[in-house]
Amino acid sequence: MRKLSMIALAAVAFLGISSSANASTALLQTNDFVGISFWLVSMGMIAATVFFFAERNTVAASWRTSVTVAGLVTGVAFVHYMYMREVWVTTGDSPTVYRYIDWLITVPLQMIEFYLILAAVRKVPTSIFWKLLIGSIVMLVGGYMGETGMIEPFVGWIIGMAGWIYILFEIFSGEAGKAAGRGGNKALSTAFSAMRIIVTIGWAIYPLGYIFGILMGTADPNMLNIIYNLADFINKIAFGLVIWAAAMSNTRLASR
Ligand SMILES: *C/C=C(C)/C=C/C=C(C)/C=C/C1=C(C)CCCC1(C)C
Repeated sequence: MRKLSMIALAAVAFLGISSSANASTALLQTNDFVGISFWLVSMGMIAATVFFFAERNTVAASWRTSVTVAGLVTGVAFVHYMYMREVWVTTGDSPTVYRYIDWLITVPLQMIEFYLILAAVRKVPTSIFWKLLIGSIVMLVGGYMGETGMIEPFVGWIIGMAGWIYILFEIFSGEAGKAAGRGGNKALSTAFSAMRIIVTIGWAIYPLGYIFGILMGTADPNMLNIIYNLADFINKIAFGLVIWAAAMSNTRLASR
C-alpha cells in the first residue's frame, strides 16, 4: 500500500513537471493577477494531493477511501489548473471547457465523500449518492449551457441554482441529512456538519462569480476567474482537510 501511494505521488509529480515544461511559450506577467491566482491554486492543489496520499495510511482502515478520494479531487484539479492557467496566460479567455470538465469529475467525487464518510461508520443506502449526483449534474449542465451561450445565461443560472438547492435539501433534511443526524459518532457528525457548511457557504461563491462575471453588464473574465479560483481553493482543499481531520480524530479514539 505504501508502495502504491508512492507510485501515485511520482505520477502526479511527473505530470506537473511535464505540463509546466510546455509553458515556455507564454510567461506569466507580473501584473496578471488572475494568472497568478491560477498558479497559486495549482500549487495548493499539488501540495494537498501529496499530503492526502501521504496521510492515507495513518488513518483507520474505514476512513482510508475517504482520504484517498480527497486526494483524487485535488489531484484532478491540479492537472486541470495547469491547463487552465495555460489558456488564460496565452489567450486571456476563460478556460470554460477545462473548468467544467474539472467540476464534472470533482463535484461527483465530493458527493461520493458524503456517502463514504457515512458508510465509514454505519450502513447507509447508496441512493444517497445517486441523488446527490443527479443534483450535481443538473447544476453543472445548467451552468455550462448558460456560460457558453447555448441557452440564455440567466436561465442557465436558474437551472444551476435549482441543482444546488436540491443538493442542500438532501444533505440537510433528505436521506443523507437523516443518516448523519442519527448521531453516535462524534467525528462523523463534526465532519458532516463542516462539509455541509462548505457546500452551503463555500459553494455560494460560485453562483456569485457567475453573477459578477457573466450576468452583470458586460461579461468580465477577470472577475469570473478570480472568484472561481478562490472558490476552488476553499472548496477542494478545506473540504479534504475536514475529512482528514475527522479521520484522524476517529483513528485516535479507536486506538485508545
Ligand atoms: C471543486 C469544484 C466545485 C466544488 C465546484 C462547484 C461548483 C458549483 C457549486 C457551481 C454552482 C453554480 C450555480 C449554483 C449556479 C450557476 C452555475 C454554477 C454552475 C456556477
